[in-house]
Amino acid sequence: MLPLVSAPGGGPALTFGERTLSYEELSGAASRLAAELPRDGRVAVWATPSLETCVAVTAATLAGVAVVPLNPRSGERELRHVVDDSSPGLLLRAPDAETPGFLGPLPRLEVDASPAPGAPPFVREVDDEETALVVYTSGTTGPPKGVLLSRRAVAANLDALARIWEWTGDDTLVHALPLFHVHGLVLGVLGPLRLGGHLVHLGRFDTAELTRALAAGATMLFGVPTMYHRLAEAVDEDPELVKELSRARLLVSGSAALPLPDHERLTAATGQRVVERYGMTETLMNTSVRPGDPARPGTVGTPLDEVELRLVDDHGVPLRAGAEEIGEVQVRGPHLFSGYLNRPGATAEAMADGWFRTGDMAVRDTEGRVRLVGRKSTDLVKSGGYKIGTGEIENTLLSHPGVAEAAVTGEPDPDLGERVVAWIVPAGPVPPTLEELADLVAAQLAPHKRPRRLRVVGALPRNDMGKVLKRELRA
Ligand code: MCA
Ligand code: AMP
Repeated sequence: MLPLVSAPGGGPALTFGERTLSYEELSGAASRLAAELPRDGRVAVWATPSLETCVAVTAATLAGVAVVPLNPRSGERELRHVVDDSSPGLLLRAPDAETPGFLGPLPRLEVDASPAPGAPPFVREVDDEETALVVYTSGTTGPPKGVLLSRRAVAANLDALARIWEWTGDDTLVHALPLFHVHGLVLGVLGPLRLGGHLVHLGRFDTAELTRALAAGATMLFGVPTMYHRLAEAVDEDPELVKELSRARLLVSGSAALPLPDHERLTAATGQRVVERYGMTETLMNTSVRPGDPARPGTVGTPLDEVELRLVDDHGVPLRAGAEEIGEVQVRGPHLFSGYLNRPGATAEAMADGWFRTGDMAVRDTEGRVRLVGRKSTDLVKSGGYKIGTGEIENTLLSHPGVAEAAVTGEPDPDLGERVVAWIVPAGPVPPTLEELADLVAAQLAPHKRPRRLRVVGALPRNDMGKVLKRELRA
């Protein structure tokens, strides 16, 4: 399975803006840094979209040290939680990055991404079961949980994707995904590096920059549905974008469902069919549409090699294959996480006889294609491809003196898929404004978790146990 990162010759490995590192240069810079990393414990990486983040992650991979990627936009409450929970020994960051003072005594190390000519390659034997990454993901209640991803899981999953997508070192991948989640970091950085390919990162999503990268030779695009929606909105007015999208080898969407109208507009304009794949932080990728498969919009394809997938009914009884009944998706295989950090109870709860319970509801057709139809919980919102637990936002809203009661739901949004809606019962005669509450959530948690709508009500509908009836609110 190892090494996780291949280093063939001197071809380009990473491009961010004007800066490119070849494989030789990446190997030098990462080896120099790997030699400085502690042998034990974890390192946090201030995961800005930059060469430094990729050098830091590559160095930790070489040294066999687990990486905790931090969202540089996280607010104080969220960052403190992640750092307290994962207790990294070191924070790696770009020289120009500003890290907040409240991170206190955590030692910082600046990452030097400049080439290191003559640096001896760093080599260390590391067991496949060692943790490569600890990625924080929101759950329905409480603060985010650290998902332990082994080197084995990452390598197995990337190799399975490479087979399905015929993804090789000849590909140049372009994307603008954040580097603190599985999509951008595992698929989007470790993917091309494992295969010896080239990653061109745009820094932020922009159709003109994307057009330029495709014109310069990028062959594959990864994005969340919000990005494809923005492309679908742009194609009518932008013949250059259409030309370049048409020439790309593979357009892949994931993290949330790509709506049918966006699929159709993109296919009509470019002749391309966007390939959807379905994954989760805890499972990495489970299924993908096979490129060239007949169009079955709405499905996320069939399981990847070595991924076992079943649907179960409300009692946990597996549904017959091809039953066309809705059940919860459960998966098993080498791609699964090793558990939640410091949370054996939550890990045990997430599993059923060795199967991981995704919480996603789906049907499967007679040929095994999976169609996702919803989620078990009303306490999760997918907005812009980010999974957002409503519980942590409700707790933050309740910390505002003007809020007596709070509930958070998701509602459809043409751009974001879903948007976060805050329902509050005010504590006094003048309720707080949306802006105030959005600023509070952005500053404490993260900007993408901020409410986009505020609904002030006299009371929240509750059941006999006092639990808020979110389905009634959404209706
Ligand atoms: C606005 N902003 C604020 C506030 N209001 N900041 C602080 N306080 C406020 N009150 C700022 C934002 O920070 C941002 O700044 C700008 O306004 C616009 O933000 P927003 O509207 O939230 O979003 P956007 O910039 O339009 O982003 C859309 C996006 C983004 C680019 C699609 O949602 C995105 O990158 N999504 C990717 C999510 C992802 O990778 N998910 C993978 C996890 P500024 O303009 O400066 O930026 S799922 C996964 O990994 C699984 C395994 C899977 O299947 O893939
Ligand atoms: P996360 O925990 O942030 O990794 O998000 C995982 C969740 O994203 C899954 O449980 C699904 O609900 C959703 N998801 C990922 N890919 C897709 C897709 N292609 N279509 C629909 N939902 C998806």
